[in-house]
Amino acid sequence: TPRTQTYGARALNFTNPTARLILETIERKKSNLAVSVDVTKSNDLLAIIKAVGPYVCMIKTHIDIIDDFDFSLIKQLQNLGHEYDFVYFEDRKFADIGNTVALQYAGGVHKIASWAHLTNAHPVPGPSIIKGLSSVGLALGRGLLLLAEMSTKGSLAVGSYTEEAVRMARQHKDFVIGFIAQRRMDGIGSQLHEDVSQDDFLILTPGIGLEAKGDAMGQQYRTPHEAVFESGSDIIIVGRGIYGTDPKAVDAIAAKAERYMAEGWAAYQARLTH
Ligand code: 5FU
Repeated sequence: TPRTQTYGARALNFTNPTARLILETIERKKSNLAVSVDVTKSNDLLAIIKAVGPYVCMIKTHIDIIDDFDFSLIKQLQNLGHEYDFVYFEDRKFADIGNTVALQYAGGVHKIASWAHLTNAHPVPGPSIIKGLSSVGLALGRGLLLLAEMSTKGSLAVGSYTEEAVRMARQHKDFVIGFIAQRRMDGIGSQLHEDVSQDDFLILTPGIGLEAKGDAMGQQYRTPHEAVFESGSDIIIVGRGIYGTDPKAVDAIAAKAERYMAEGWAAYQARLTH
């Protein structure tokens, strides 16, 4: 099962080029850490990416929170991606009808599909959202995650909603490469007699922190060990646990990234042998 396969071996379970690139990058860098850089100034974003770049397989952005956004920022982001060997995940959380999300994904000021290897969508509109996004992203070799669960207290993405999200993904494996979730989705939502043994989906898990248990706005944290070893997550997503409150403290930020990388990798190695 994917839980006990190496990242490198799992690259062959996918046809989607972004899924393969992510798994190969994780294997090459021995890092299953994604850093979520939720700062509002371009210079802070770039400085933090430089500090954590050596320790990550992925940088997660919310490009729409950048106050001084100019499309020239994208070229700088791409240069850092090549220099440090990681992929970009724009955490856009699309949630509209197919026609609208296709326009939002391709255009506007951010032109997400032109640079983000990976993005995500809420399954709430049903399969048409995948159709809309894949009409833009598939030919570019991009990948999509569905939000099957959320890390927040009181999340409504549970039970049959989560199961239907997994079913939607199974119908679109060329483009949907995994989930935002708190645990493996293997076998979830499968019908009797349906063969899901060949399923592999990447599980990306936000809500990861070693120090705090949560924040004042409903976020809940678990440790890398809980997510990767206990729950079978593939990539840990860490934001404030790494960049903290001072975006200029780049040495401290780099040290934290190194620590989370080590914890995430140790949890994966323990998982492989248990
Ligand atoms: F889908 C989700 C989710 O369920 N929880 C999240 O926290 C996404 N996130 C994102 O991960 C959120 O938008 C932040 O960008 C990031 C977590 O940041 P933190 O600082 O580690 O709490």
